[in-house]
Amino acid sequence: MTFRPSAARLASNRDLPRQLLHQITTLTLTIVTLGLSISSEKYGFCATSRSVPNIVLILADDLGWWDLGCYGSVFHETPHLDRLAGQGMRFTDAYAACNCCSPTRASILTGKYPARLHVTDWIPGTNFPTAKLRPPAWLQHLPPEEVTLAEALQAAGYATAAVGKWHLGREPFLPQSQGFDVNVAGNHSGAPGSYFWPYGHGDPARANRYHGGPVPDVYAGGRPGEYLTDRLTDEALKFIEANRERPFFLYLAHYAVHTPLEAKKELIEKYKARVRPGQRQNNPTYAAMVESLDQSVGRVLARLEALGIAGRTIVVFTSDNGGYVGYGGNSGATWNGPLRLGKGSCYEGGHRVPLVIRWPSVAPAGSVCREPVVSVDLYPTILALTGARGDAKHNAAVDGADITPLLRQTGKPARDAIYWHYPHYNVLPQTPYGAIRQGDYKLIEYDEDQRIELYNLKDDLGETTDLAGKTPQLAGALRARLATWRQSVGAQMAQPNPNYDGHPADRDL
Ligand SMILES: [Ca+2]
Repeated sequence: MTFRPSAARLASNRDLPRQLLHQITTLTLTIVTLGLSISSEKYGFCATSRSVPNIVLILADDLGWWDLGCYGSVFHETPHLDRLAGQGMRFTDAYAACNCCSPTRASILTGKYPARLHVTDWIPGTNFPTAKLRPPAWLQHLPPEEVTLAEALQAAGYATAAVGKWHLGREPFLPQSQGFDVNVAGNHSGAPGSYFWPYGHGDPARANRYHGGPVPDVYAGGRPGEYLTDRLTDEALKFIEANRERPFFLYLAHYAVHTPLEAKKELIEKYKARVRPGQRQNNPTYAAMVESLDQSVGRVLARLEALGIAGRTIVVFTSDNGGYVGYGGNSGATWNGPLRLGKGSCYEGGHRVPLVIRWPSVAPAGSVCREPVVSVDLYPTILALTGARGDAKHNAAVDGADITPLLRQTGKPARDAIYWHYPHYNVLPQTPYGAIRQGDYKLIEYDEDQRIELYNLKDDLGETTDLAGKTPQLAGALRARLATWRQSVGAQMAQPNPNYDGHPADRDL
């Protein structure tokens, strides 16, 4: 359809302004229609349509599997997250793809295992100069050529924002280079210098202590007494408000509840009064941080309701690794329930995390899913939920499975094993390892000496009874499968260390 003004017709028309207006309107409509049909053809749907859902992905840091009321905590109060679980689906066997920050974040944003990405440790990792093995030459940023969730959704017409922790490299590897229109407070840091304004700004000791430093952006517009979790929520709400008329993707990656343990005084006092002898979760400051996180979720949910867009917004809540239970005389921050150990560990306490997905009118309210799922699943699932196509080459290398059949309760994902690959030392005595979960069984293989452990998680959630010697055939099959997988993803292995001093690993502090 082409607009060709006729000079003779225009000249003879006594109502020239109206005629012009009509023709201009026709032209405009034609252009808009053409634009939408191109957009529709390229991306599979109309980008400005209200029929595609918004995505709010809230990622907590170091939040353990047992930290929420809906997962079993009786010390922490999390009414908003409990309500979210009551309105959506709660996963009992959800895993982070790594026992620590950066690799899991990379896995969520790309749908690929850390082993495939070669982003296998928290950035920059811990140095163990005289350990038996030395780590491979792993990447300390998310490569620009990876097509992130934000890039896939941005190309499909979504407004995109990263609010909070990034921890996947410094300039030029920040969120803006990975499809986010907006980046608030994200940089190379794994933790803020402080949770209170000015967030450690101007305090190098804090920056060094937490391998991170001041949180950018929010420092400038802050005020005394401001709490980081609240401020990030304010920023997230601004983004939601501004984009309420179009599809949006909000990646709200709270720094909470990572160390430094700092919380609002009144909440700390509240939990101090609730400490009872024998409680395994008993840290009032940590509990207060969890409550502030919960309040943030409550504020986001309330704003979605107030704007009338909750019904077309899918909310995902999860954590990047297990709860921090401490080591070396440090009492840590929390307790991961029946799970063994915590953050940094190869056991369930290191990998297993809360996961709640609210997909209004599809995922049954209050449902509980016991099927194992893993953080790489979020990428293909969110593409499926939104209809965004992403990039064909990238998608072909995605490790995750689309779990929408679980959400719809119509079937299981096309995948029957979950893998971990961690060629690093971490919270000692954790040494480099690989692991596989298939069905109820989980096998761990240690790279220093190829020692294996096998657990039946159905009967032994706490991983107390090693079955490797009792069922050698099963253990051998799982070990072989783990090796095949490692090869298939091009996993980098830890190498013999020429500086090995013959003693168990010792970190370089
Ligand atoms: Ca973390």
